[in-house]
Amino acid sequence: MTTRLLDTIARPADIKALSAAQLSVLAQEIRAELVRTISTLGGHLASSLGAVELCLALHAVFDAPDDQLVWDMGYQAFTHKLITGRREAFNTLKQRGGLSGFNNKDESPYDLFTTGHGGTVLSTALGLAMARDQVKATRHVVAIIGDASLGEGMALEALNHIGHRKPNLLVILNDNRMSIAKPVGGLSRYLNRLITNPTYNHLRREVEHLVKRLPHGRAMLRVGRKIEESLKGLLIPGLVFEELGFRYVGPIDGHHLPELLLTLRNVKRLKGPILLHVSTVKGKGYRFAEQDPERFHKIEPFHIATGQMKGSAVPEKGARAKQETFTEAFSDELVQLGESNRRLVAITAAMPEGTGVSEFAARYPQRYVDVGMAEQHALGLAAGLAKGGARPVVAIYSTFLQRAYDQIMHEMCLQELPVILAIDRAGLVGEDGPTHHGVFDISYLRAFPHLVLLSPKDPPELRAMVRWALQQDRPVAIRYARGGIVCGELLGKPSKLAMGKAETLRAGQDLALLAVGSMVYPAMYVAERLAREGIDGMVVNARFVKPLDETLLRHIATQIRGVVTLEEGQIAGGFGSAVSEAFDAMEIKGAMGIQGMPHLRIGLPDAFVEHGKRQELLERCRLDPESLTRRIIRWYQTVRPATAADEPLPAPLAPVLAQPAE
Ligand SMILES: Cc1ncc(C[n+]2csc(CCOP(=O)(O)OP(=O)(O)O)c2C)c(N)n1
Repeated sequence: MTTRLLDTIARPADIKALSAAQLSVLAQEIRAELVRTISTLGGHLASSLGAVELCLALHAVFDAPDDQLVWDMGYQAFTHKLITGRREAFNTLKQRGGLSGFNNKDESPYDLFTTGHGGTVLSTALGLAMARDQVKATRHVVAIIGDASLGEGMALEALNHIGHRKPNLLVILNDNRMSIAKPVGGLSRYLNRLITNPTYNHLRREVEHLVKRLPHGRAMLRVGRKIEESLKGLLIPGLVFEELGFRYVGPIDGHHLPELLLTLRNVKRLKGPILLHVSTVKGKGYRFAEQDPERFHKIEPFHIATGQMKGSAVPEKGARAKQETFTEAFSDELVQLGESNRRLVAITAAMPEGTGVSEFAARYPQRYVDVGMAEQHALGLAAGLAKGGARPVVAIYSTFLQRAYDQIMHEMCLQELPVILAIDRAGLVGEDGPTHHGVFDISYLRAFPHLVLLSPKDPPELRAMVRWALQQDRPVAIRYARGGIVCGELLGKPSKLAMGKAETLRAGQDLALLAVGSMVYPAMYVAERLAREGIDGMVVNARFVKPLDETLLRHIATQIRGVVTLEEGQIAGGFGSAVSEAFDAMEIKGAMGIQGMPHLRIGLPDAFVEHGKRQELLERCRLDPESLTRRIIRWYQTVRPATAADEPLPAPLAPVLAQPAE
């Protein structure tokens, strides 16, 4: 068997001696490795395929980790992982205990930050450059960002500031003219024009060269530049970046290694902020990914020969029907509501497929908005639409909603506007790990006045909640988990919803299990198991995190011996905290507050949870039905007042790391 060049690369220094031709061979080997691994494990593929040569050229020209190469997010930089000592662990990608699917500071000294949210890299790179300058070091700082991420608010803020500070900083714009889906916006249109119309750039270089050789050529050039200044708006590519204070170089072909290497060596010598515009093809080198980069942005395991997903065959006769996911229920309900409610507008921030609004977009294109990677703007836009009489629904992942924290307060809640937040992927999301788990939303949302916060126990209840939310004249947020219910059979049609009213699913005397969203079915399961131990457990589907069902809480406080709150979110400030606060504030028999009410808060610990399959992580955090049963029985046997502090936390959830390269 011939040895692959790739197998000889233990660290970036090993590629420095390679010729462009050898690097080209290495690039093909890497592509094969990426396709092979992702076809087995599933995950992000198309973006990394498009950035192979760029990663290689950067490592060939710069000296990481002394030079600091910082990648936005990191799922597009798998080549970087493969040549920075993580090749042998690559088949553990996104598996529990294995490599992360993004940049991870604990995984390798070549990853400076742990990242998964877009548009952050320009700010952190500017910070690195300023820190370098403070100690008068000479290393290079290089930030690599995608064309869609450049439109993030944070990235634009950083561009503005970099142009002002003017540090030595190289920004590589990896432009594949794709977000996950088609990119949107003026910036994207502008970049596209730069790529499709590069003639002027070459022309300028040639003219400069010629003029310099004429008598008085340099003086003529100076005059020429002045004229050029006045013509800039008409002629100069990259004008927007130049005016912001960058020197714009490009666009160059991101798959042509000699051109990449030469340009990087040249710009390495330049001072000040440089923006190098690199044109790449998303999915490059794997036919099916090139043809359908959106599907291959992140894909389930697939057959290499056909590009078809594994396990997508027609289900066998008699097989259990696939359960509807929360996203599917939301998507379908939104389409139905859109038919009868002509004021309904669906908004996404660059994630139409993931958040389930593509079908709505296809049916009602006039009432669908993709704002691009711009979560803050999505909320502001929704507020304006609501003020103007429309009924906006912002479909967004919990983790990315964090970007719009202030807008929820300032644009939505303070104005008391009827914006609906449909918050998908709330809870543990699985393989994408700590950057993507949607576990903070209950804690931060319940702090906002005027906001109603709900969570459905199953997809049918989500449908009812979306319908209900549309009838309210105030801000409403609905959070729901990835996938469908994690245990048990669907309970049937949900009972009618009423503001702040919980749903009692099982009566009981000894113990109340107060569960939110994805924890309701597991709570039902636990109650069955408790019954076998002679413990009579009441099960409540909270439905509302805010406002809470105070009548029911009062009943529990006066009639039942102990309460267990269950949520798939941080314990700190979460639903359990809300219940505790309600007990504290409740007046019972003339006295304020409930003294000594045994209360076990179950949720997620004060730690970032690693990546792995959702089911594995639920087990790891002891939120699976079996662990819940054991914990609750053990706690009940002690029958004493308990708080979150009494509840031993699982061992720290640090990922098991691959060995960093020397
Ligand atoms: C703040 C934030 N919003 C949304 C996402 C989801 N997301 C991940 S990749 C991506 C598209 C990025 O496109 P681009 O920057 O052009 O990089 P490419 O994948 O094309 O290389 C989106 C919307 C995210 N990771 N972070």
